[in-house]
Parts: sequence; structure tokens; C-alpha cells
Amino acid sequence: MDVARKRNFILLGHAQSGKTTLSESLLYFCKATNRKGTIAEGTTVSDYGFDEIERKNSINSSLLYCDYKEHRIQMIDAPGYADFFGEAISGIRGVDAAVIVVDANSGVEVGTERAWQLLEEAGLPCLIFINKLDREGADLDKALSEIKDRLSKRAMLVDSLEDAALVEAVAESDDKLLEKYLEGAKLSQEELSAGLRQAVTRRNVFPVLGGSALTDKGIPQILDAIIQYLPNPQERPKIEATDPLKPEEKKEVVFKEDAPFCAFVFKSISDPYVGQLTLLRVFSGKLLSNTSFYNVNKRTRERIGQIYLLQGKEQVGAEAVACGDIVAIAKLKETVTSDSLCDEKAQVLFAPIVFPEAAISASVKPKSREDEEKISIALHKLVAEDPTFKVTHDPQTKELIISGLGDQHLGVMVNRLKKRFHVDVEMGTPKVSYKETITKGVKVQGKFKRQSGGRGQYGDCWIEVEPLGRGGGFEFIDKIFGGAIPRNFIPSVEKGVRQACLEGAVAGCNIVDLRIRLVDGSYHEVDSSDMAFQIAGGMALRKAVQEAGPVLLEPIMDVEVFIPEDYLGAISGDLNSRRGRIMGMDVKGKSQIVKAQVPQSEMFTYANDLRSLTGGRGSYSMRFSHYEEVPHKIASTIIAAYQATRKQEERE
Ligand SMILES: Nc1nc2c(ncn2[C@@H]2O[C@H](COP(=O)(O)OP(=O)(O)OP(=O)(O)O)[C@@H](O)[C@H]2O)c(=O)[nH]1
Ligand SMILES: [Mg+2]
Repeated sequence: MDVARKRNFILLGHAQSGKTTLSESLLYFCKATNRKGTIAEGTTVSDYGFDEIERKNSINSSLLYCDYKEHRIQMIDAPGYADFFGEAISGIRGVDAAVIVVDANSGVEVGTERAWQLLEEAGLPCLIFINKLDREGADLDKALSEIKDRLSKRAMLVDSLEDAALVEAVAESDDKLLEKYLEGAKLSQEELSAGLRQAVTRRNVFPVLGGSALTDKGIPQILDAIIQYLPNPQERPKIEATDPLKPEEKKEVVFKEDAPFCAFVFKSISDPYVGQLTLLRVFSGKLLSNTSFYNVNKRTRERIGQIYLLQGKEQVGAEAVACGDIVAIAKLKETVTSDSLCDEKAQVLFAPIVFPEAAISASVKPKSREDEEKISIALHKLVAEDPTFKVTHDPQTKELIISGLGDQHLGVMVNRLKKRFHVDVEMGTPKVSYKETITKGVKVQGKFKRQSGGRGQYGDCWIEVEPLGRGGGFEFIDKIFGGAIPRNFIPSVEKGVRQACLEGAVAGCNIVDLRIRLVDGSYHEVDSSDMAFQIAGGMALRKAVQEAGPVLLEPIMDVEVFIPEDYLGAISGDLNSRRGRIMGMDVKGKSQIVKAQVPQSEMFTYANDLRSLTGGRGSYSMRFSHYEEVPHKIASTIIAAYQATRKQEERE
């Protein structure tokens, strides 16, 4: 297929606006399928996942294709829910343009704005499809005027090329046309329609169409618009890339079939039959099945087997693919999402995909013991598929923590663990990794003495402890003079002290930020042993901490909240009520950024709380900053709870 006859785009928009139904309608109209599937029956080509069928919405983006008027159209159907927005972010790296679907009754929604912003940042052109016009009360003009108000004045109906605003926008995209237009001459139909195509690619015009995906209204019109107005892979906007051998220099990628091969990996899928499928977009040159490519990120060549086109879950073998194609390759060993692939002699490094930070966490625990091994293999596979899903192990609380973009996201993953990997888990709120430290210096004795029958035990040490600053860690200094403790038992004392620091003295947390000096002690010729001095060291440390004004430390997070201006007051107030400190404000595009430091324990439900506070318009990112003292009242509650469980355990 000639590259000028290729079009590819991503379907974006608010959840439930009808993207998947539209994709199904396009496939059916182009005879790529012989039956039109529906969301209700769970029979669409795109939403083939068991959980997509169960929930009746898209979770993963899928790749589809059809032919229309001698053009090859490839599309990516992305999910609309915020929890799965990572799929839209990766998907746009495979395409040249987008079709934004808007529900006529609901108009511009949060998900529409989010999609719009994504395209604005990527500099990709788009068409807008106002859907569900079959429904009672649906009003194309009303939806269009809202789109003009909230997205862009350059969103326009293009079926009448006479419209003055349209003519002006087209003229502005081409110097020659602009000159003619400013001189007052009338632009010809040919000039206008060629100019319009350029205006769309340059994001000067966003053509708007209307219809109904459910009842197949407006389908040929949107197909015509796709081939008439959207750029082909050679005309697409420029792409950010560098030469890995000269990383300082930007590199211009020419989108041509007879140029060196380069491609970008935007997604991985794990398929139940063929295993790992790697999805890539070819930007230049050709790639043949059963050859190899150079992976710039891994600095290695990798052999490939069969190349496939994807029609939902179905793989269709392709001998050769070229500039503009979006394809899948099975069982690659080295190559992962965000890698750049190319000809070794003409290296190109594309910018990596920047995914949103995981915002919400939960602890997971297999319900049965046999599943403990299975769960890590299963989680590993889920992580490989979804770069917005993270798994960590907290060494202090010994919990397995999963993190994602929202509670629906985590719910989907836990459901996959169960259905795909047969691992049933219990989900809970993660425990905070508190730490213990001291606020003043003390000197104490730790003495362990057992001398009743048989061989006795004897260890005795005096230690001085003093607080270190935050992040000071643990220091142990041997100040024994004159053999009060024999040299070979000094490491035993240190070992006992260190072990006690791991176990905690008041709330079962690591003890940190203190200096310990071993200053004195005594021993017994026969009864002293390594074990006895370890125990004495531990006893001394626990006693010292309890006497040295112990406090708890908690992790404090750096939080950045992105919101429209109207929500500033509500968001700042809410952060204050979470014991947060506002550190500053900033502006990015149309968003306000509130920067704050907030204790981690107050942030576990923030993803959902922020969503309800801002009607879904807010987003945030968060990372660990430092440890700080827990306010006394809260610390007492935590310590009391720990002591209570200890007592309970001892009784059992
Ligand atoms: N009346 C009417 N209903 C529609 C139309 N298009 C889609 N729907 C219905 O709207 C619901 C959502 O449709 P989907 O195609 O799943 O929407 P989506 O945008 O893919 O949703 P997400 O994947 O969750 O983002 C389904 O119940 C569809 O049957 C339409 O043109 N008219
Ligand atoms: Mg969908």
C-alpha cells in the first residue's frame, strides 16, 4: 500500500461516549467484519478482554484496521476512564492523528478535556465526532457551541466550504493563500479543500462531524473526512528524536518508505496463545518478517519472527511492513515498551513515553498459602503489560503493595489475578512505614545473667545513645578501654543492638537517626558468650530508646495537584485538613499547580477524594520526600495500637 493512502488515528474521548461502538461501526461499514457487534452483547472486535466484556467498557487500547476507498485505515480504540488513561498516552505514540468522540447530550466532559490536552501537548491534529445524535434531545448545534467555547473556536463543521471563519482559518495555514485572501481575492474550491487538509494537520482547523455510531449515521462522512483531512504518515507533524551517538543534537526523522528503518514500541500485550506481543509504529523504512532490527535503548540487535497486523485479538500475518504501519511482533526477548528500533547505521532515539505516576496503593495478600509463589509471577506479567501499574515490597511492614491510577485500575488488576492467574487476594490499605527515633541522650546498662544449674549466661554492657539529625541513620562506636568487655564480644553487642533497631522499642518500627557508644561493661570467664552479649546489647538499646524521649517518624510526600483555578480554595483547604503544608503555587497552561508536603498516611484515598472534589478535573503526582516527627497525639494512638496487638499475640 502506497504510504499516501495510509491513515491512522486514535479514538479518544470521555468514557462511554461511544468510541468502541464507532470503531465497530467503521469496521462493519468497510466490510472488515460481516456482523456488527455490540457493547451490550460483549461482541465488539475491540473490547475482547474478559473484563471489558464483564464491565462493558474498554480497559486496554486495541488495534483495528479496515480498507476504505483504496485507503488502509488503522485505528487504536482507547479507553475513556481516567484510571486507564495510560493507554491513551501510549496509544498516541502509534498514530498521526485522533478522532475525539463527544456524546451529544453530555457535551464536553472531563475526559474530552483530558483528551484535548493530550493532543495539544503531542501537537497532533484531530477530527471531532458528535455521537449519539439518535437519542432524544440530542442537539448537534448545542454540542458544537460548547466545543467551540471549551475546546477551540477552530472546531468547525466543514461541509460548507463557504463559511467565512473556515475560509479565514484555511488561508492562515498557507502563506500563498493568505496573501491572496488578504488582497480580497476569492479562494477556489480546489485551493480551499487542499488548504483545509493542511490547516487540519497544522491544528488550525478541527473538523466537526455528527452522527450515531449505534445506528450507523454519519459513518461514510467520517470515513471520507478521515481520508480527506487527516495527514498521511508522510505528512504527519514532526516528531521529537535525537541521534544516540550525538545526544545533544536533535534529529529530524524523515517519514519515507525508502529511508532507513525506524520504529517506536508503544505497547506490550500478553496474549494467552502467542505470549508477549510487542506493538510498534514504523515511522520510516521497511521491516520484513524473519529478519532483525537494532534496539537503540538496549544497544543490541534482536531477531524477529513473523510480523502481524492486529484486528482486536486476532493476528493477521504480514510479510513486510513499512512507513506508517502499526504492527505486532511476538516473543521479543529484549525489547520493551518505549524502546526505539532502527537500522544500526542510521540510529534514531525517540523520546520515551511519560506515564502518569501511580496515585493509589493497596496491600495484597494471597488468601491461600500455596498462592504465595504464584502471585509474584502473575504480578510480574501484569506489570509488563501496564506501565502505570506498579508492585513493590515494603521490607519493614513486609507487605506486598500494588499501585495504580485509581481504585478501578487496582480492582481490574486484582480481578485479573483471580480470573487469569487463579490467585485470590485480600486487598487492604497499606501500612505506613513509621520509624522510631530518640530526642535526647541517655546512658543505660543492659545486663543478661542466667546462672541456675548447668552452664550460665553472662553479658553486661553500658551504652550511651544520642540523637542524630534526620537521615543520620545508625552509628555504633566502640569506646571500651581496658578490656571491660573482651574484644571478641564487642561485635556481639553491636549485632544485638542492630537487631533491636530493626525490631523497634515502642511501636515495632525501625529505629533510626541515633549514635550509640559502647562505653563500659563486664564479663564472666566461663559464662560469657556471643549470644549473651547479643542479648545484653538488645536489652540496652530497648531500654535506652524508651528512656530517651522516643518519637515516631512518618514519611512525608511531595505532592503536586493539577486543577482548574476554580478549585484552588477547595484543594488548599482539603490539603490543610490532611496535615499538609502548602509549599507554593504555579501555573501550567490552563491548570494551576498546588505544591504541598503531606504525610503519606493521609494520602491513601486521595485519588478518589480529588476526583470527587473536582468532578474529575484534578490530577496529582506524588513522591517520597523525607521523614518527619508524627504529632504526639497521633503517635500515642499508633503506639497504643501496637502494644495492644503485642499483648494479644503474647496471650495467644
Ligand atoms: N443511543 C446511542 N447509544 C450509543 C451510541 N454509541 C454508543 N452508544 C452506547 O453507549 C455506551 C458506551 O459505548 P462504548 O462504545 O462502549 O463507549 P466508549 O466510548 O468506547 O466507552 P469507554 O471504552 O468506557 O471509554 C454503550 O451502551 C453503547 O451502546 C449511539 O450512537 N447512540
Ligand atoms: Mg471503549
